[in-house]
Amino acid sequence: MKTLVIIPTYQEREALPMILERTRAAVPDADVLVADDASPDGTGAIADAWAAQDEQVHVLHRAGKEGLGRAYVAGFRWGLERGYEVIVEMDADGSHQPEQLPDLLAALESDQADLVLGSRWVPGGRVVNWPRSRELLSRGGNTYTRVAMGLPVRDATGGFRAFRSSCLARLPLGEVMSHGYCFQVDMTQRVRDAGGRIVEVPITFVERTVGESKMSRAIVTEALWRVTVWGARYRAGQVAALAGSAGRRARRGGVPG
Ligand SMILES: Nc1nc2c(ncn2[C@@H]2O[C@H](COP(=O)(O)OP(=O)(O)OP(=O)(O)O)[C@@H](O)[C@H]2O)c(=O)[nH]1
Ligand SMILES: [Mg+2]
Repeated sequence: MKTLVIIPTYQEREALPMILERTRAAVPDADVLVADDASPDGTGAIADAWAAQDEQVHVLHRAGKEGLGRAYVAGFRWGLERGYEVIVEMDADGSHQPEQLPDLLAALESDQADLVLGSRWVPGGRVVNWPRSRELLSRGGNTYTRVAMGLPVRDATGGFRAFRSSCLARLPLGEVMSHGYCFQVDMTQRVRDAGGRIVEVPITFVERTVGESKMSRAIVTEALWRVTVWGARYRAGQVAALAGSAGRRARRGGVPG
């Protein structure tokens, strides 16, 4: 299937060349789109230089730093307009290993999935070089997300994933307002709500060794409050649906409840 791997970048001049090299080697048929938010360190120019000698690498230059979510939505639109059948998300920093891309793509085809999540928290999934605090944050955040929102997945916050474009094209991308980790949760719930099939495959996530993290307190806070609001909305919807079906049963003369 015609595949596009989107790599969002902000200040990744050290990491990008290696990740492009590995991606092109791991999935030679796939095209790559680097979505750079005008990184002051010149990441965009490095991507341009690569694109000039490799016609399967493209660059989307954005005006300034607007967060991961905005960059991905712009990348999705770019890919959908050009007829890619599969659109992949992957970090630039080496945390997501390009060598595992074939696993994600195989699951999309063999399981007829609409969304394949590269998952740290299913059997076989691993995290390398994370401090205990970071692991607890991710595990805790994912448990909270699963329980609050009823999302049937173990790793809803991860950003190594493949979408079937026919599903992605049906989602209201213009409504997606989330920026950080919760962008991934947001997209997962939208696929679920659209009736899409979601499959998780185990990945080995490797903490970055070059460049700097963009993780911030603001990103964690945004995720926490948005997941809480989505969870409340999800539960309210369940209650309304239950009340509706009880009412219908009562009107038919059955026993409510
Ligand atoms: N275009 C764009 N990319 C971004 C932005 N913020 C982060 N990224 C990219 O998104 C990916 C994930 O960001 P990271 O800084 O690695 O976040 P993280 O993985 O939670 O943090 P670490 O554990 O420190 O790696 C990387 O490829 C970043 O360069 C942004 O505002 N715009
Ligand atoms: Mg990272």
